[in-house]
Amino acid sequence: MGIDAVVFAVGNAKQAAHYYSTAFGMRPIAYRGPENGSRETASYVMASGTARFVLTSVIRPETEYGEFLARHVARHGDGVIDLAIEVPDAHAAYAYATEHGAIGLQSPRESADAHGRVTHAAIATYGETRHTLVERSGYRGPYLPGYLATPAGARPDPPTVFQAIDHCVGNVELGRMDDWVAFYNTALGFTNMKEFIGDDIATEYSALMSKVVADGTLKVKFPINEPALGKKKSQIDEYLEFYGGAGVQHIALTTDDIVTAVRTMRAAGVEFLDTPDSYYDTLGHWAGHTRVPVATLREHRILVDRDEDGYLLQIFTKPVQDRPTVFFEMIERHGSQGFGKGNFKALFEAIEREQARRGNL
Ligand code: TYF
Ligand code: FE
Repeated sequence: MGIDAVVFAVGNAKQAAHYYSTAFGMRPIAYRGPENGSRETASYVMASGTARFVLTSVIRPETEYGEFLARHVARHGDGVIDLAIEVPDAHAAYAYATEHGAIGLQSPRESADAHGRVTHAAIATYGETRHTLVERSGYRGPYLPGYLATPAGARPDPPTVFQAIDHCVGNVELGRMDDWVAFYNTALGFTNMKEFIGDDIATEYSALMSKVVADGTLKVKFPINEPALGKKKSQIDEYLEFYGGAGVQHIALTTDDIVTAVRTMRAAGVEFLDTPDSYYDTLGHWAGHTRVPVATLREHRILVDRDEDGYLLQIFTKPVQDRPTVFFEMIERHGSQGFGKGNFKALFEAIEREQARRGNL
């Protein structure tokens, strides 16, 4: 049915919540911590349009979950532990997935409070990442049973800069991309989208290969990257080294006004990848017929691509923590369901400049 939430394990959820509010325009909607029944963890639920992020920190590792969180942050730094997917029937989804090769991490369990009940189960995916399968059954609470709604704060809500989650990308080890594509095909019934990065593009400039799997309605889109042996050290190898294995690389956020989004986010301190002027100098005439003038795209370093169905505008942040791991993409779609194939060269060159600055190329 869609991405239910992206759950991050972070070193300091209280400060991360401030960042996603100030810099990404998200509203705090729910909380669970020592004040309401969770002695060992604190979780802040942030929302923007239909998108939900959950930021979780360990307060004291007393149980298996607390120790998992502490160890996850120690090993991987801040990162995504769960791409939770909303499903109409958690029992059926879990049974189907585990009968088709998924490793079960949590068999279906019900939780309830005054707002209703939710059934959830979980399966493993690449690295230490999981997919919780969430059946909401009309649940009316702010997030899940056990969470308390966050009262409107003293600070006014920041302006909204995005409306939804567009896609969530995973980096996997060399040679494992096709295994994970097969996993999503077999265990979750996902199909392959036509956009991919093959070894032709990989050897020329990207040093990565990529395929995209999606559910039938395209509400859940998961590109999977693996490193390729290119001329230089792959950006995927850099990720795998610093993350300590496979994991979520970037989350793409749908915006209906990418110029305002970028302006607002930059003003709040978010850093974006740079694009050289030559990119704008050599754009085709077609680029002059999008919603945003090329001069404005140039001013903000926004990328543009088109295909037979329409066009898209996109831009990528630099990594949002000290490790060169997780980053975000802002994307404004007008018809195109692609991922910016025409921008891969410019994008990967920009990523490589950053890799070189870090001494990892
Ligand atoms: O999600 C995508 O496919 C695009 C392009 O390491 C991309 O955002 C692909 C691989 C990568 C960074 C961006
Ligand atoms: Fe992307």
